[in-house]
Amino acid sequence: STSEATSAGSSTSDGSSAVAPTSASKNYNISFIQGVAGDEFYISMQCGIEAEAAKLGVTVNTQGAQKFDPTLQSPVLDGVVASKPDAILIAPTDVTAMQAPLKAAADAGIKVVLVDTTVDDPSFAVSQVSSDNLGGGKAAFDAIKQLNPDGGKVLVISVDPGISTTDARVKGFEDAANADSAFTYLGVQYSHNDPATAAQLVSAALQKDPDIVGVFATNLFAAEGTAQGIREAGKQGAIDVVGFDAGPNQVEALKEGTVQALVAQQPATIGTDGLDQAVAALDGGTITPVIQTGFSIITQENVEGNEAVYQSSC
Ligand code: T6T
Repeated sequence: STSEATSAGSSTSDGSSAVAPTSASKNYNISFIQGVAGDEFYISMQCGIEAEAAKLGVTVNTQGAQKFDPTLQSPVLDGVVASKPDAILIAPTDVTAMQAPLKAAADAGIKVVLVDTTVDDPSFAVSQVSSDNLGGGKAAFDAIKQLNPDGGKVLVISVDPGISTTDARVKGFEDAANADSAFTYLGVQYSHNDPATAAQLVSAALQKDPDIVGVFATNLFAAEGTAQGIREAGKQGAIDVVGFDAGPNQVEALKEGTVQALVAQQPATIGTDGLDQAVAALDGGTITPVIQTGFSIITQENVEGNEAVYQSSC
């Protein structure tokens, strides 16, 4: 239901709970490499990682490039690998480009945990922790359908092709839209993680197809720009927007009525679980290779009073 802030907890691929260590055998050095610096999603993840690190007694160092871009993330990774940490938690920015450098880090004896995003062949990684991105994309379509039972044209604004998370969200939405004959799927356009580009894409799409009924924006910056494009066209409330993630800007757009629903992930939990997996790997504990964290649908009906579900934990 879109009216309840229900959320599933972390689960493994077989539905059981991951085992969390209670302390580390020594003060390990662990690096966290964000998808991009300054993104509230990765800041919340950092909060979860740091809280868990303090609990287990390990040291965490966080770094991120200025753009969500593998050509900028690779040198950050190189620098981290040269500092010889015991483990790396990383959100790889491209499924192909980050494959070889991350495999090399693992081959050098560093425990690698993939958080949020993944790569083409993650077999070198100790564990992968992420949301149900495919399911989240489908949930976004369901939210638009609920508001538009008669169907219509729908559009997706994403980031860049080659990002595992946003590609899965697009696929979840696209499959659901294509399976519903009342809807016309207009396809996906890429904003390169830039809100201004997303706003321009939405403006141009609305000029071409003024009868669009819904737009799905697959991350924070796509949603920020989509909301801006909708405002500039004066279409607030006339076109239904569903965004992935629930940062302060997106929650504001929801409250003002420009955005109708947000698919809120659990970034802090992804971080906590990721750190647990790194420490378990270093101490020879129980490892859970794939962990899926939950998401919640936030609407105007449940946005108040459920702040704990979507706000950062520090
Ligand atoms: O949506 C998150 C994250 O899951 C995705 O991989 C990249 O974008 C965000 O960081 C939000 O900006």
